[in-house]
Amino acid sequence: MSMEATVDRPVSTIDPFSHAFLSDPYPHHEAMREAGPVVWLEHYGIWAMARHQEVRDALTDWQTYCSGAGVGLSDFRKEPPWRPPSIILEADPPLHTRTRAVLTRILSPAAINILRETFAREAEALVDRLLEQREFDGVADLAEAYPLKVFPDAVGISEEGRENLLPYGSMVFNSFGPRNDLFDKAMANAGPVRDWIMSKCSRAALAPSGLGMRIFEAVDAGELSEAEAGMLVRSFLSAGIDTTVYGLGNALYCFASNPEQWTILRESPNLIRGSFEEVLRFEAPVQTFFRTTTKAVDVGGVHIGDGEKVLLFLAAANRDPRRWDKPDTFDVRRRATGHMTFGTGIHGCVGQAVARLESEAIFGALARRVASFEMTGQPERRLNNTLRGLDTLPLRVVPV
Ligand code: HEM
Ligand code: OVM
Repeated sequence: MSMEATVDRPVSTIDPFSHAFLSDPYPHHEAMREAGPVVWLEHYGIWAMARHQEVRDALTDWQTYCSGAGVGLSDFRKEPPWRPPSIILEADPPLHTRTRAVLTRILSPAAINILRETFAREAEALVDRLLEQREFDGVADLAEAYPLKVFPDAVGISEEGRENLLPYGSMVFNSFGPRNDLFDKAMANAGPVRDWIMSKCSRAALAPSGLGMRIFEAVDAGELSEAEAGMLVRSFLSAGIDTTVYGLGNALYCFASNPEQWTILRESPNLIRGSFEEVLRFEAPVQTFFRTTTKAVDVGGVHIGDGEKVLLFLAAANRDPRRWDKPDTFDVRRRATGHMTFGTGIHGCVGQAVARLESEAIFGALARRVASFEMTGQPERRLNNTLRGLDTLPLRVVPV
């Protein structure tokens, strides 16, 4: 017998994967946070957590909130996954412990620091070109162009066919939601895109000096099978591009729409690192992930059964007034660490040093060269079941 009092479960009718919700999630996040520590979303028959404390607690308790049944809406134990599950993201210990150890080593801050010079040189070259152009699309010409150059180079894949990387990311991140119109659109050309991705995951397709080949060296050391190494290269190509594309695009949007914050940053370049954390808190490129319960659990007096899907609103935790002062204000001087945008616990983003390095290189170069950004047209959103970001951001830069 549990000694805890049970309370009625808060219920909501919202569809967190509808266009209305995805276009402007913040009022809905607030409604869910205020409804209770956990809310039943009757449209999908799932639970949702939107408060910082509850999201953090769930991410930290992998024994109760597992990933092996998938971190999207679909329960891999009830319906077949659209692709073989990731052996890191969609795995629990002990498999996760083994694969994670390999990627933690390959993506450690020290290992990633070696990329700093190359990333900085590429950022300077791109910013040079954009300053010459003066007017450009912040999404296509910067937020996409930069990661699409430096990340595949770092992994060590061929130049040919890189146009498949964004479509694959769209498939991956839309597939964490329901089989809605966004999913169908992303999957329209799935076959060839997936074939190209998989062809780049073999030892033979990788440059000897890149991050991809580091994974295959773990095979030679007895830590992974050859097939597992290929699956972890697939994880790089799944998680490593769209996330930073949306993150850099959101950063540009934050600075273009808060010019006084750009001025503060230009005057104090030591804020560059912290300002990207604030972008990640304020406009989280990764909005949500699911977990599945492995046993019944009580959350603030609400009973959650075994085997139920729980949607964790990272982006809502990031604006929880219980945790943050003025949560809806973009403030580059704030201490934004503690945001949930990289997750936390055993699955907390293993690639975060790469994401931070890309942002430092780009915004370091821009801060030295760009006095201000002007939007020359309406930015447009690119809706995705998991990611939040822009499709276009027409910009003019005013040089220093
Ligand atoms: C895991 C976000 C960039 C590779 C995660 C998780 C989040 C996240 C929220 C946790 C998922 C969960 O708990 O279920 C982001 C964001 C990024 C970013 C917001 C950019 C701003 C990257 C990059 C890479 C990467 C650049 C590759 C180099 C991964 C992998 C995992 C992961 C492999 C799975 C880790 C595990 O399950 O242990 N990321 N990510 N991410 N991320 Fe990132
Ligand atoms: C993976 C994977 C895919 C998407 C996201 C992610 C954010 C990981 O295939 O391992 O982490």
